[in-house]
Amino acid sequence: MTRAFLGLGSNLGDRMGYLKDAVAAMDDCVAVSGIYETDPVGGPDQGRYLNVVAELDTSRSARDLLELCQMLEAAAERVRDVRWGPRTLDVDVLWVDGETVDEPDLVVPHPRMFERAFVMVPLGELAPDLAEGWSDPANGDCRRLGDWDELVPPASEGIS
Ligand code: A4P
Ligand code: MG
Repeated sequence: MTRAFLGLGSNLGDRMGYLKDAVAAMDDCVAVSGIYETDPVGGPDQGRYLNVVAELDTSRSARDLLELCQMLEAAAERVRDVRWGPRTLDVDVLWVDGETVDEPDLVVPHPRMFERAFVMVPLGELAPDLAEGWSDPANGDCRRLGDWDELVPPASEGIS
């Protein structure tokens, strides 16, 4: 089994609901960071994102994880029109212990992760080893709303 991290973001519609459904569908997820509200980086003028990082203990390869990400985005009815544009759900493969990939449709570690507070701040909660020494070059706005478990109660306790 391998430690891996996925980055999730949403800035359209029921942002919390999209994140919750995606995490619920990851059967190998072992931890989720706190939930952050963040200013959009790049792309057109758009609303603020909710971002989290999920830790997986997984037998999937980076390529299998990309497939999972795309399946989760499709389930959130994501429409791809503008690069870096608003989206119901974006799921990126950030890091897979011991694996690097550099192919046209998959680059791991994610090439832009170390520039981005919305990735590195939540990642640092779960993997201090990966975020050690990191400081935000852009000083981006990244506000912690609370713990995942506090804001997204388990289905049995949630209000349906
Ligand atoms: N791809 C290559 N490597 C990977 C990887 N490690 N994980 C390819 C996931 N996908 C990877 O992605 C475009 C292509 O990247 C995919 O077809 C896949 O084969 P996409 O999700 O279709 O488009 P995108 O997300 O608009 O582009 P990109 O380049 O992935 O954008 P980023 O870098 O992910 O940035 N601001 C805030 N505050 N919070 C955010 O979450 N997200 C983005 C997207 C921009 N600004 C943001 C946020
Ligand atoms: Mg993406």
